[in-house]
Order: sequence, then C-alpha cells, then structure tokens
Amino acid sequence: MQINLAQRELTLKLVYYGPALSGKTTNLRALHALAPPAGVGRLMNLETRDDRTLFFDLLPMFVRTGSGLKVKLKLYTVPGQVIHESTRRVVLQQADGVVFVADSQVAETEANQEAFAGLRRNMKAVELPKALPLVVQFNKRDLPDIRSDRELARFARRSGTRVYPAVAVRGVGVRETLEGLLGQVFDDLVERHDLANILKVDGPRFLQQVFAGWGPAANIGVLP
Ligand SMILES: Nc1nc2c(ncn2[C@@H]2O[C@H](COP(=O)(O)OP(=O)(O)OP(=O)(O)O)[C@@H](O)[C@H]2O)c(=O)[nH]1
Ligand SMILES: [Mg+2]
Repeated sequence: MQINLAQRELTLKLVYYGPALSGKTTNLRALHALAPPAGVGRLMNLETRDDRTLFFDLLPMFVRTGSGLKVKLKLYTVPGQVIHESTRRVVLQQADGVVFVADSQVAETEANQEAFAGLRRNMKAVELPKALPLVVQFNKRDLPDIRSDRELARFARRSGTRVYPAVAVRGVGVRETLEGLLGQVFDDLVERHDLANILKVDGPRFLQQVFAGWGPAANIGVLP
C-alpha cells in the first residue's frame, strides 16, 4: 500500500497467483474488457512467449471516491510456470491482497496444491502477514472433468476462504472474484492500517464506487 496524503492518493497492489495456465492473464484481460474505459489503463503484458507470462502482467484501475480520494489499483499476475519461482516472490512483495486462480480440472488438482503451498511459502519469505486478504477462484468451469460444486463448497468450508467459480475466457465470475477480494482489502485497510478517516466511506459504498459504470458481469465473449 502506498499513500500520498498531499495528493490524496492511495495505491493498492493486488496479485493474481496460481499454477501455470490456470487463467491469471485471462482474468486481467476480462477485467479490462468489462471496466469502463475511464476506469482502467492499458493492460501491460510484460515479456511473454507463446502466450505464457515470463515476468508479469499489470492492469491499472482508477477509482475516485466521493470524498475526493483517488484510489489506484494495480493488478498483477505472476508467471505460473514452475521455473519462475523467484519472479513470483518479487511480484508478491508488498501485496495488499491475493487472488489465487485455481484450475478446476481434476487433473490439475496437484498443480493447484503445489502452487498454493508455494504461495504460502513465498508470502512468508517476503514477510506478508498470514491473514493477508485472499480469495480463491476456481476457473475453467466450462470444461469437462472438473471438481464439482460440492467439492468447491467443501474446500471453502474447510479452508475458511471465499471461493468464486469462473469462466474467465467469457468474463464470467472475474468481477465477482475481484469484488470479493476488495471487500476484504477494504476491511483490512480500516482495521489493520486504521484508514477509516482517509477513506471516509464504508465497504459497500467503496465497492459501488470501484465498479460504477461496469457492464453486466457475465458472458462478454471477447476472448478466443
Ligand atoms: N476453457 C477455458 N479456458 C480458459 C479459461 N480461462 C483461461 N483459459 C485458457 O487457458 C489458457 C491459459 O490462460 P492464461 O490466462 O494465459 O493462463 P496464465 O495463468 O496466465 O498462465 P501463465 O502465464 O503461464 O502462468 C489460455 O489458452 C486461455 O484461453 C476458462 O475459463 N475456460
Ligand atoms: Mg499469464
């Protein structure tokens, strides 16, 4: 989190983390397509080969709250391929919240688990708090041979994390996922960073301001 009181500007860093090919970059593409033009900047895909992220992607989002505070959200993705462990750690530094994008396919269960263990390990390494705002998205709900809704519900109960189903290629569930994370991040800003006086809004109002002017939350179908 960066705060500039003179400029009345607050910058938050949110990181999309997960195994290779789970759909992290696709989430950012979909958010870019769903947000009104004034609310987002250019989606930067840094260093990719064959559509695989080698360094990170960055999507900036801009929010103006009623009280005149400018909130900038910087959405990053990490590269999921196993070899990029040290890059993931760098991207994770100073994060204010994490979306873990899991692949719903049964065959990817182990890859999800390994990536999640890696996330916990890296959070510790870069000294992020254990209680950092975090939500889990189960992406690719359109594919066959996926973990059932019931399994997802059980995972949510056991882990105590909010879980969001998604079909990121069609824009389904991506906004809901981000909204879920931002709700937690807002509470964290108020409770851990004592920013209520600066934010001057409550959580639900803040989320309204973030998503003002957004299109309907499903089936944009803009992606291959
Ligand atoms: N069927 C289906 N395919 C998806 C969905 N979301 C993403 N994909 C596809 O999965 C592949 C990988 O998506 P990316 O967004 O590049 O995955 P990533 O997590 O950024 O991958 P890395 O950068 O290598 O970590 C692409 O071919 C996407 O089109 C989905 O909801 N359903
Ligand atoms: Mg990627």
